Amino acid sequence: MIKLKLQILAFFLVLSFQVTGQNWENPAPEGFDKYHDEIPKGKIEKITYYSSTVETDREAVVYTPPGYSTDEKFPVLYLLHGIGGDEEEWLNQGNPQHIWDNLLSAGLMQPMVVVMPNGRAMVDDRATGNIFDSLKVQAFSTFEQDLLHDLIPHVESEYSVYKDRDRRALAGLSMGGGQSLNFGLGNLDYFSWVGGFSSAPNTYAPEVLVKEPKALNDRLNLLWISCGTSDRLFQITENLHHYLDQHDVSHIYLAEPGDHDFKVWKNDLYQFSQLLFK
Ligand code: FER
Repeated sequence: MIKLKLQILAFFLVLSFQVTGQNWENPAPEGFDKYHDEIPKGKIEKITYYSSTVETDREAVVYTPPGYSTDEKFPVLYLLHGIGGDEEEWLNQGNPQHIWDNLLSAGLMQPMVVVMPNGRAMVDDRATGNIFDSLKVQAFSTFEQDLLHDLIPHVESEYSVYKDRDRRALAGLSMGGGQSLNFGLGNLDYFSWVGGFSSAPNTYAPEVLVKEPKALNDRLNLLWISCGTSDRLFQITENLHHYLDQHDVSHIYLAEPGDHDFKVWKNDLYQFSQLLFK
């Protein structure tokens, strides 16, 4: 553990001067997304819940942190995938469990339960065929009802978690980023920590997202938006950032080197996870 901390410190020192000027103050250290044998590990499991929205059983992936026990309650992050993915996308491409295990062992993150749902709320929710088909895209919008009325109640009945907005977060990548901004800012009774990573064209227009700037400032603990500057969707995040600035809505904006890929999203997850529930 000490070795890991020293590695993290060393890489921070080496990288920090290289990235100044790119508004990237806290780069993820080498190995941040790798398995480290010597540290405690969280657990990944697949759950099934009944969705009254879709009228079928649906699946989600859940991470419980090392030391998870029903003697304690934990905050919850709901973490959403992109248009080409499903409930396993983060797991298969992002090594999120290693990122969280490493952050937790370095004392850089609050212990939390993370739920990775399938955000395509329809009977055939696989990312097959034409993933841009309008019915499939519509299902990303329908997921708002599934999340609020089916998945969250299920998670809260099955896990030892807090049930209040102060300890419930919503974030995602691309389509999942758009969902997080749309559903998160639209449901301040449910969420107070919201993150959009490289948010897609499903993101509502800034004036729809920001109907009441004061309510957002009063009620949100964190609004995070980020995107790789080489991403063709970059403008969506940059426009929102300018709109938020113009309306004095507090937020964190990270314009980082990179494209529409997991290198960027793993960095986002590394940074965003450290800010939650603090
Ligand atoms: C689009 C371009 C990209 C779009 C969605 C995406 C619905 C989503 C990308 C992703 O989730 O990675 O025009 O329209």
